Amino acid sequence: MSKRFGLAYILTVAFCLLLSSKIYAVPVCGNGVIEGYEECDDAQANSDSAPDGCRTNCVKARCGDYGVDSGEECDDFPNNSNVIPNACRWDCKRAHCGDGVLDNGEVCDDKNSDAYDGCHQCQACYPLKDDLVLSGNPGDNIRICPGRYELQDNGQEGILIIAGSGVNVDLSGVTLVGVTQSLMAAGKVQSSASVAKQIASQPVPKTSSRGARGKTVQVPAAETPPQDQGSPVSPVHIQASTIKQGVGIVVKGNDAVLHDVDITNFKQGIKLKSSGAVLFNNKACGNSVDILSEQTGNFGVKNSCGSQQGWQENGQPGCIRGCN
Ligand SMILES: [Ca+2]
Ligand SMILES: [Ca+2]
Ligand SMILES: [Ca+2]
Ligand SMILES: [Ca+2]
Repeated sequence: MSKRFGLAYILTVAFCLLLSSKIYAVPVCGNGVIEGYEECDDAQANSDSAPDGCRTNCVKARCGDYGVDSGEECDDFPNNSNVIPNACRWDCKRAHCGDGVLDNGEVCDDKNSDAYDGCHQCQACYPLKDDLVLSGNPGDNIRICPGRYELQDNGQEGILIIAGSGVNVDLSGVTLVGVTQSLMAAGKVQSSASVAKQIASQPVPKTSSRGARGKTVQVPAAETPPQDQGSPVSPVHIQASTIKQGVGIVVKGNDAVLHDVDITNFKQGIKLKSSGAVLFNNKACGNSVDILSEQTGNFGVKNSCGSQQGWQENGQPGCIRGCN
């Protein structure tokens, strides 16, 4: 071997050793240098509990590392679960309505957006809407989702129509306010109480000889609101009661139980077309007729108040509770 060849050999070997030491160097997690597989390395600051910290295995914070980091509501790894009630979910979201698991406070969780399949917002109730027909079998308990509903009775056949016989309809926490189309179109208000106040306090513009204005307007049985026609001629006063339209609740099934509704501003608040209905704890006030019983044999057990027609309560005409 020549001297020159020997030197080249030594240099080559040295270079290879240097190269291999680079390639095969074992990363040291915790030395503050990001090496090899490491996603991060904050040396002494590496932590398995600090939010968003570099973990002690030099992996960045993530869902599934136990610590709760930015964008995570929880992280209980390894107990995150998509099937266990109330558990932190795999996506580090807390158990919630809509995750398909029955958690605390939920009566149901059907993981869908159908509000009328008996499960709405994880409660067994039906949100009110116009023409909501409830059937059901005798003894069924049907609940309306609590809330204030300001609805217009299109077609005048009722917002809520109870068609089932022997059903128990729970309206606890429900306030139902009738809204008229003419007022909505005029961009006035939605709720009856304020509508009635506004209309009653406003001088009403004048009307033409062929128009509905110019005299006190009585909305006819057809419940058609006064129309704007022609030029105004004289001030009139629209009585608030004349603008009430539609029916709030219609009971068609026999022997229905209806309780705890607060209903106002309809032409007819509750209309009983069948018999054997039992009403209690309802507050029907501020409707043209609060409760209309078209058949005999309907009963107000207690606190079914308001101006009534064809109605007896506890064997006496009228009601035992005022509307104030
Ligand atoms: Ca390192
Ligand atoms: Ca985490
Ligand atoms: Ca749930
Ligand atoms: Ca549903």
